[in-house]
This record gives sequence, C-alpha cells and structure tokens, in this order.
Amino acid sequence: MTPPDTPEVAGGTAASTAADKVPTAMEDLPPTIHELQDYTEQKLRDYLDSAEPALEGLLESIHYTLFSGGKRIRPIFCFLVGELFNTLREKLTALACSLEMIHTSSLIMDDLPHMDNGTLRRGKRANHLVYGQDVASLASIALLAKAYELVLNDPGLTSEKKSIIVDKLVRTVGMQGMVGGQYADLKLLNDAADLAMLEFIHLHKTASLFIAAGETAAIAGDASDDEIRAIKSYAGHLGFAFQILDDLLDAVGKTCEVNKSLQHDRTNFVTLLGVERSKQLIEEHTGSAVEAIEIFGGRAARLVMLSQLLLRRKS
Ligand code: GRG
Repeated sequence: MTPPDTPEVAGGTAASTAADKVPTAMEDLPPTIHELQDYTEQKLRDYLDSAEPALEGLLESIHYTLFSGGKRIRPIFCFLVGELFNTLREKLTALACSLEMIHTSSLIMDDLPHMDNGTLRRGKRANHLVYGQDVASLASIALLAKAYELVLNDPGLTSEKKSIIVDKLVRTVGMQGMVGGQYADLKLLNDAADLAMLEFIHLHKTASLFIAAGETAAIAGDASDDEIRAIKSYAGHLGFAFQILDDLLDAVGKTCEVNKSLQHDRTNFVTLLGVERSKQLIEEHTGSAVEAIEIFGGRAARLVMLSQLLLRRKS
C-alpha cells in the first residue's frame, strides 16, 4: 500500500563516525519499552529543571501536560530507530525529548477553544481550563522553542547534523506540516470532506511528526539514503494506522477509556469509511509499515513489535 506523498523536507544524510557506535555484547541488550518511557520522562524533567522563580506558573502549566501520562511513542520510536543503527542513546536523548515537546506543544494548542476546544486530555482537564488560555498558549510556544533549543545545544551532534535536524523539525511543525494540517482540519474539512482531504490532514497533523522522528533519528545514526527512505515509509504508514485507530477509538470508545474529549461530530476515517473498512486500513498500513523495514531483516524486530503494540492500543 502506498502512503500519500510525504511533506516536503530538506537536507540529506551526513557522513558516518564509527566512534558513535554501541557495543553489541549480550549484556548490552536493548532496554524494554517501559524503561525507554521512564528514561524519557526523567530526561524531560532534567531539561526543564531550572527556571526563573517568577515564571513558576508558566513552568507548572508546561509540567501539567508534559507529565500527565503521555505514552512517549515518538521518543520511543526515535530510540528504536537509534538501536537499528547502533546509535548511543545519549546521542538521541535531546532529539527524543524535543519530539515529545513538539507533540505536547501541539496537544496544548489543539485543545484551545479556538482550535478543537478539547476539555479533557489524558483523563485530566485541558491545560487552558486549569491555567487559562493566555498561559496555555505561552506554555505551548515555550515548549516548541525549547524543543529546537535542545537539539541546537546538543553536544552529541555535529553542527551539520543539528542544522539538518532542526530544519526538518521546523518544517514538520510549520505550514508544510502540522500547522498546515491543523488549518485544513479547522477550515477546509467541512466543505470538502472526502478521503483525499482527510489523508492530507492526517499526513500533516499526525504522520508528519512520526516521519520526522524516524528520519531525524536515522540521520543522527548515519543511515544511508535507502535506509532513511525505508524508515520514513514505515513511519508514514505507522502514523496513518495510528490516526485511523485514533478515529476508531473516538467513534467507538468511551470517554473514560480514551481519556480525552471525543469528537463525535467530526468527519474522520470512521465516519467516511465505516468501522470495518477503518479496521482493515489499520491492518493494511501496519502491514505496509512492517514491509517497508524488511531491508533491515531481524535487526528491525523491535520496530515490528512497536507497530504491533500500537495496533493494540486502547487510548
Ligand atoms: C504547536 C506543534 C504545534 C502545532 C500547531 C495544533 C496543531 C498545529 C496541530 C495539532 C496536531 C495534533 C494534536 C495531532 C493529533 C495527533 C495525535 C493522534 C495525538 C495523540 O497522540 P498520542 O496518542 O498522545 O501519542 P499521548 O497522550 O500518548 O501523548
């Protein structure tokens, strides 16, 4: 199955450095997914550690959403891609946290009344309902700025890689990416609710950050162009499967299970295609994602596992 064209991205891969490779001894077996979540959580806390006392309220608003039980899927994906290229975890830490900050920034903004007007996120009141729209907006922007800052100040990446990676992240957030997808969702969907429009929206709103996570992690790991293409294809299919399942959970889930505001009145894959076809599409995209990484053989086992985990998620 072919995913729609990926959003425009710039730059290429940088040259390899053998010093960045991890040993492959048995005692260095890859950590579990749960451990990657904990690691990400701790590093996010470290990165946000020091703040001007006067800004305590802003920091509290940031913490409120950043540490409210997110699944950390994008950082996990980033680390698993790193494992594929034997990249030291430390070398991907800033990038992984940056991806989670971008994601969190988008959730806070998405919930604002003039956007999706969400009131519940991860079983808690939306950020703006606790801290006000003014503070929530600033928290969203601060997280975005912090995300770029992390990568730009990462001592583990060369200047060339920093600039390639930040360029990709900026484009992923901007008009060619999440902002463009959100605009289409808010302003175009109701007048042109067909499959092509829906695919455009979800490619830009959701899949683009998955693609960026995989691509930037692969670049940091000195992957070849073919390898990067394979990872991007996997990520695009994964992003679509993820979003269609999100729509399915929206359609058939209960608020108490999904833990966020449900969008029953919105056009989505399920309202357009029905429950059965949506389930089929999730399976198809997951299958295509796995196919895309066949070039890595058994080394990609944990990415295959990730796609299966996401297929079975309930929230
Ligand atoms: C400020 C970055 C930024 C973008 C502005 C608001 C906006 C444009 C885009 C909205 C993007 C958005 C919220 C897409 C939905 C993606 C999605 C399916 C989120 C749910 O992801 P999970 O399940 O969430 O990984 P958790 O709660 O586990 O973190």
